[in-house]
Amino acid sequence: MAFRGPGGRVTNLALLVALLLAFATGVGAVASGSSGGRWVVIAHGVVAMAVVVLVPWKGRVVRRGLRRARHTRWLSLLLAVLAVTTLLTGIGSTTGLVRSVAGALGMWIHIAAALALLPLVVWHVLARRARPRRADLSRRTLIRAGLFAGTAAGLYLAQSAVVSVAGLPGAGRRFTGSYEAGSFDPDSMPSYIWLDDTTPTIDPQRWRLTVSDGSTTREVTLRDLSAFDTRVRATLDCTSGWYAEQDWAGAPVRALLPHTGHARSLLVHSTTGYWIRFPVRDLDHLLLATTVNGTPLRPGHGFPVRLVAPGRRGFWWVKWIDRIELTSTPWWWQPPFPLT
Ligand code: HEM
Ligand SMILES: Nc1nc2c(c(=O)[nH]1)N[C@H]1C(S)=C(S)[C@@H](COP(=O)(O)O)O[C@H]1N2
Ligand SMILES: [Mo]
Repeated sequence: MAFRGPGGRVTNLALLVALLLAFATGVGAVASGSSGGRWVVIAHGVVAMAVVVLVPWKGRVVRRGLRRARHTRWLSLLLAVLAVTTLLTGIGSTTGLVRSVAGALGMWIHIAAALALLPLVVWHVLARRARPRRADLSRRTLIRAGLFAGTAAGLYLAQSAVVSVAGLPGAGRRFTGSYEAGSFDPDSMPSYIWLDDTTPTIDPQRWRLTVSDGSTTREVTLRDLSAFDTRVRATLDCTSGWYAEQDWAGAPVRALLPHTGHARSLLVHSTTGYWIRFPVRDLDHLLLATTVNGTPLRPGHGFPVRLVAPGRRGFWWVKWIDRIELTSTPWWWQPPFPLT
């Protein structure tokens, strides 16, 4: 007897679970900056392959559904277009075969399409309500789910093998999935804005850094900072899919804030209003960089001072800093990603 695949209800439920896991691991993948996070990225690849395996089965369900004329059909079609865009840009980026579309970075499109997909998936499921059944937790379904997960993992391994054996560009990507761009050549390194900042024009004579340890506050000039020349080689890895390694130099945060007292976090604030909070345990690793590869920072890269946070993703590397402040607020008391 030929294997006919699961029925429509099981396909829909499996796809829902796989999509939700893809979201969770995808967000985990862009949050990870040090090599311990590689497992989240690998899990994302495996879960993504599970979605791929479900596509032909879902295709049968869709063909049946299209015979019924629902007036929300266009929303479901939009959902399908976003899902396919997410899959293709994901695979395009991992293999390296398609890394940009119409001038936009493929990874950026991947994340944007996935984020637009999320509310549509929620709506689509609520409008249909495939109810789980008790039998969904039977031993038989568990075995099938195991076989299915194994297939997805096998597909992931096969793809990784093809990428490295065929020497596709994807073979050179970092564990985060990012590609090298402008290492040791800051002028060819991309300048990146998280959401809606614009590069400010800052007069270095008038610029001051406000340093607060929670009880006292003082102002530091650029000349004061330039007295330091601590060098750190570190990799800036942006969630839009590129990374660059540079030799940064400047003042260690620890030199300006030697005593942390009872503080729980360090707030790093930009003149643009962008900010992020670090756990105090990070303090010994943070650098207020004024130069990169021996030259002052370009305006786009954070002139006069930007943060270097080794092992953390690019959005932690605050540019155009105007204030650093120790506070008693825990570091996790902030949105998971900056909102400006
Ligand atoms: C519906 C949700 C999603 C689906 C179906 C999906 C699908 C995929 C696929 C098919 C790949 C290629 C994996 C491979 O070929 O091995 C991929 C890679 C990737 N995705 Fe997603 N994704 C989703 C959501 C997200 C989200 C929300 C993010 C981040 C916020 C994200 C970040 C990434 C990253 C960083 C990679 C590159 C991994 C690498 O190159 O090793 N994904 N995704
Ligand atoms: N103030 C401010 N700092 C910021 C950002 C921003 O939009 N505003 N973008 C962040 C992101 S997402 C990245 S990847 C790096 C990019 O640094 P670069 O422009 O020097 O490459 O800066 C980070 N620092
Ligand atoms: Mo970024």
